[in-house]
Amino acid sequence: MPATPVDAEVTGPPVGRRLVLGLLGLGAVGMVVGSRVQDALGGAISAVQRADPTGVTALVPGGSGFQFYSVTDQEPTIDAGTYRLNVGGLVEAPRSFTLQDLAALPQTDLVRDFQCVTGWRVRAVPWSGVRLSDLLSQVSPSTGATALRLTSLDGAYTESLTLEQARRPDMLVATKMLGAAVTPDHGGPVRLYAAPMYGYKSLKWLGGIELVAAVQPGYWERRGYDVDAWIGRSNGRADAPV
Ligand SMILES: Nc1nc2c(c(=O)[nH]1)N[C@H]1C(S)=C(S)[C@@H](COP(=O)(O)O)O[C@H]1N2
Ligand SMILES: [Mo]
Repeated sequence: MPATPVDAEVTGPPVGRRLVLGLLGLGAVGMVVGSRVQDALGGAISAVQRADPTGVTALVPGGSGFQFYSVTDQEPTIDAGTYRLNVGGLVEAPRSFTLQDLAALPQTDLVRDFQCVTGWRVRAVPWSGVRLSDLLSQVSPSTGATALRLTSLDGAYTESLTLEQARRPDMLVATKMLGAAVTPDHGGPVRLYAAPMYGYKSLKWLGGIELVAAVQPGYWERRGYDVDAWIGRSNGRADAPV
C-alpha cells in the first residue's frame, strides 16, 4: 500500500472514502481505487519499492509469493539480543519479553493462508510462535481492558484488536514463518499473524502491545479500511458498497 505522509493528522474512528480522499489527496487514491491500480504500478508500491530502480523488491526474495510492504521508507534494524516486546497498559503485571522469554512460553504451530486485502494470497504458510492469548495470560488484563493497541518498531504502523479477537486461538505472536525465523523483511524478529483477518492486521516489527479501554483504529483503518478485517466477511474498506 502506498505510503502517506500525514499519519499525525489522521485520528479518530474509521472515515469514509470521500473524507479519506479529502484528507490525504493522492496518497489515498491507490488505496481506495484498489488493487487494479496497484497492479498497474507493479504490485505493492511502498516508498521503499519506488526507491528501488529494479522494481523487483515488490516480491520478498525466496520465491514465497509474499509482497513486501512497509509504510515507511526504511525497515527498522532490530538487534535480537536487545529486542523487547513491551506489554502493558491496562494489565495487572506489565512485562517486557525478550526473544528467550517468548521462546520459553508454549509454542503454537499454524498452517494458514496469508491474504492481503489488495488481492494477493500465499497459500498454506507455516507459522509458529506464542498465541496472543498465552501472552496475555502472562500479564493479566485488567477488568477495564477491552482492546489491544499494537505498535511497530518502524515508528509508524499501528494495529488494533478487540480483547475477544485477540484471545482467539488463531492469533499468533509469530517468531517463525515459512519454516525459519521471521526475516527482517517480513517483520522479524517478531510480527503478528492474525490468521482470520486480512494481512494489514498482521503488524510487522512488533514492539508493543498496550491494553486499552476502547479500540483505537490502526494505520490503514484510520484511512478507511475495516477495523474488523475478517477475510471473506469484510471487503477491507469501511465505506465500500456491499
Ligand atoms: N509495520 C508494518 N506492518 C505491516 C505493514 C506495514 O506496512 N508496516 N503492511 C501490512 C500489510 S497491508 C500486509 S499485506 C502485510 C504484508 O506482509 P509482508 O510484507 O511480510 O508480505 O504486512 C502488514 N503489516
Ligand atoms: Mo495488505
